[in-house]
Amino acid sequence: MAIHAAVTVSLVSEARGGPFVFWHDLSAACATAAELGFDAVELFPPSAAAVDPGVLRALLAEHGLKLAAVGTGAGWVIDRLTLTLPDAAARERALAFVRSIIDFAGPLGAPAIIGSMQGSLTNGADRDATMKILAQSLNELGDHAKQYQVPLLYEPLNRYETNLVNTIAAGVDLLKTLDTDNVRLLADLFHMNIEEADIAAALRAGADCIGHVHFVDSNRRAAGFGHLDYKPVAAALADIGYSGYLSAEALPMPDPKAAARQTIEEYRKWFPT
Ligand code: LER
Ligand code: MN
Repeated sequence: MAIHAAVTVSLVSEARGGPFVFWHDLSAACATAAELGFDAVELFPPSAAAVDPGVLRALLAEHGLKLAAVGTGAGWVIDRLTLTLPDAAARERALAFVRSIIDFAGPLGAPAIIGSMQGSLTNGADRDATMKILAQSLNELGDHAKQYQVPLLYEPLNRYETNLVNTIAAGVDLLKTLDTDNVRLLADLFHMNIEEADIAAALRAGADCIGHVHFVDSNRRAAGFGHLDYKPVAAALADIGYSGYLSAEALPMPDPKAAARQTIEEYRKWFPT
């Protein structure tokens, strides 16, 4: 199976300034993504209820696109919920939010992403206890996703966004503590550029655990607009037999279509068919 190209679409106005290529207009985003040759879109919705699954299904069919994944970060951006908040009732609201995204994305064949919804160790909280709470959440949500035959994606983030799991190796260690076998790692090249000693080596070491890649450059701009060296990254992904999406979670600079076009050109350069 080949690697496929996806591009992000944000429908969350509170996330403005964030690393999403297309914004607000799902129909226009799908049309442009298809025109440029993307295989799929990755959606960042404000909630599961914000998008009519029938409308989305029809749009995807019209443009010959798949749904690559659906982000859950709006739970954090809009409501400041995370899966590791000290308050159990707030944590339950975070779980319910992620469950609702899984129930939205799953029937469309897409996994949900836990990125910023993992939260951070708060002042005075015990690291082991917090990691146990995170593991419990991932067990529950990973098992919940199973009914749709999709994994749950868990994303290590750079140190400025979380202090829980910053590297692929730490993500692999966390996965080993889980009871569920249905959680895969999301390898975001922007975060990895900050945290990994060697991005390609980290991808190779994480091999079987990696289920999704955020394809983006060192400065969060489209691939090729920063200083990341894609040659060893492409070689590593080929060698580990990666067959998921490379999804452009990049700033819409200089504008969404130019960022999308740059991404697909860079993707074709490193992953020729
Ligand atoms: C989410 O995919 C991510 O990479 C975070 O940096 C977004 O804040
Ligand atoms: Mn990411």
